[in-house]
Amino acid sequence: VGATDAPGPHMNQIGFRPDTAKRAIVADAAKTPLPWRLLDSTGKPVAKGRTTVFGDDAASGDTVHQVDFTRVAAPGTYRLDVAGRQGHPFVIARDVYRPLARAALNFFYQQRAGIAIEAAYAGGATWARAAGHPQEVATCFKGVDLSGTDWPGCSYSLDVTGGWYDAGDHGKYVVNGGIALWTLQNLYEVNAASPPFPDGSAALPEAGNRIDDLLDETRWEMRFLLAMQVPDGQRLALPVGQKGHGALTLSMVDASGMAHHKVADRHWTRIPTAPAEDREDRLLYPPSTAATLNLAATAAQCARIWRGIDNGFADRCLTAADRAYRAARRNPAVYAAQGFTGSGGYGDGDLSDELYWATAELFAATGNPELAEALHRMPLHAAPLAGEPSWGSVATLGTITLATATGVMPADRAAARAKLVALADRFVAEEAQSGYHLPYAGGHYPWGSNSNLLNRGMILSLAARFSGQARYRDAAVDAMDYVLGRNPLDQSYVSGFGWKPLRNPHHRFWAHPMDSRYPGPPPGVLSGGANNLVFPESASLPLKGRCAPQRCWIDDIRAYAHNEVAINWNAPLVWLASALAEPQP
Ligand code: 9MR
Repeated sequence: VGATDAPGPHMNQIGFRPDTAKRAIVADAAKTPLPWRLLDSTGKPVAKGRTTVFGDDAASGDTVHQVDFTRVAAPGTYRLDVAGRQGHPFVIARDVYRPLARAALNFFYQQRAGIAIEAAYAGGATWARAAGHPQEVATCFKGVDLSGTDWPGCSYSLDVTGGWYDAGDHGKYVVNGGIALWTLQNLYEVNAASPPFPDGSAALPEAGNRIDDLLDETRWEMRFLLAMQVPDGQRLALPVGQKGHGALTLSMVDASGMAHHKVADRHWTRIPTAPAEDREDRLLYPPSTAATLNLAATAAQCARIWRGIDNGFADRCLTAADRAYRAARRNPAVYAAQGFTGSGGYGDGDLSDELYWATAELFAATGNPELAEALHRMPLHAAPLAGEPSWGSVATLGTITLATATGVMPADRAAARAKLVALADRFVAEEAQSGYHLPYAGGHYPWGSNSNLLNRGMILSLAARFSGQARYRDAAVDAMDYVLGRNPLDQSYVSGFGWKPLRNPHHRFWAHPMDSRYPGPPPGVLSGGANNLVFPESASLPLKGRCAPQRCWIDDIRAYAHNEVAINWNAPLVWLASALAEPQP
């Protein structure tokens, strides 16, 4: 391959703000620095320099050079030339992140269950569709599951219409709904003084209703989570204390106030299946302690942010949060049963972080000194943070709330901020180990790895606010740059953004590659991204054992472990794009 055929510099394909870091990466085996030039739109060089040689980078499989042109701040259109290789034109502009934030938020509207998706809000008739599951009154799974467990069902049904579909499937899961909802509610809470989506700013049927648009969207999911709560006076047969894979032994417990783990199809549906075409039974699956704590945490957060906006809703959330919390304390070890087909598991064998998170959220909502005491007694309180949050690892969410919510005692707030800054320091230190200069070193790229990068970006962006130090903010930009193209595949993992955007996500309605009567993805949808751990279907299988971690990805609709979309992945995209639109410092 001659130098001119080799791939051009990899960079954030939507461009750069004038005031934040600007980096690009070139794969080149040269052992000495290469010359680079930045050309303006007339082809005139406006800056030049030499690359920094990094060398072999195991995560990408590349031998890399790093380019830093942060000092160029004038808005305009540019091209980067590295030793004769020219990249694509890109912009430096103040407003690169606002359109991304807006499109990424619109994903949640398009994932709504229970309501018709209208052309006027969905970006055109292409993405309009009939309401999915418009009257979803569901009852409990009854009968023998795949593990041999015989579930007796329940004597009630719940109207669980609404909420967001989780991902490319039509399941609605309380556990994963929890972190996704928390992330968007947190985006509102930490920016309450200057909200990123004031009323009328988003494409939503509720825009113009005098309620903040981000809150309109979060309320859609919050109401659904509230509806998943077990009515009072219900005793259910549940697998107390059992995580096993075989048949579970059930015992009768007072399940009042717990949350059902999920509502989902009895069997997996095919692609394509528009939500309105789903003919499967919709079933409530057994309550779990994890779901119950997710409900407690998000409902407590809801009570805080709606206070003074809609006090009735705030009260309803607080009552539900309190009921859920007491139910989880009564039933602390009901793990999500895994013996079902038709939907994902979201099973978690360690609930200490969920309990910590819910306790922190409820304490921040109420100031109750008993909750403060309970929090201070938990080992997680004194421990350093384990890492970026994910659906099964949520202690960091509680810490962020302690660090940012009003009404937390100054000592707790300071300790929480110190923990988050220490975590951010770890991420910044990883940049020196990463060829692509990412706050994410090493070769661990799990299912949904793009959300790991973005959640690190969220932590870094909070550390920038707490400390006033721009290096954290620039490391957050690095995380975003990876997702938008600064990676060995030169891939923007977001549909509609960049010169090589995501095109074929795993989705039952955006199923164009399977059936041309269905649309492709609307703009603003994030792929799960590189996954070097599991290759469960035939499209990604050829990569197994043959890809460097960051290259274990394929833009194929069948590749559900590599190329699905999900609410817990798009949520940190909204959060970080909104934060970078108004970076602090
Ligand atoms: O994001 C989830 C990932 O962490 C798990 O490893 C994986 C397998 O259990 O499931 C992922 O979640 C999927 C869920 O189970 C069903 N809806 C789509 C989700 C994203 O692929």
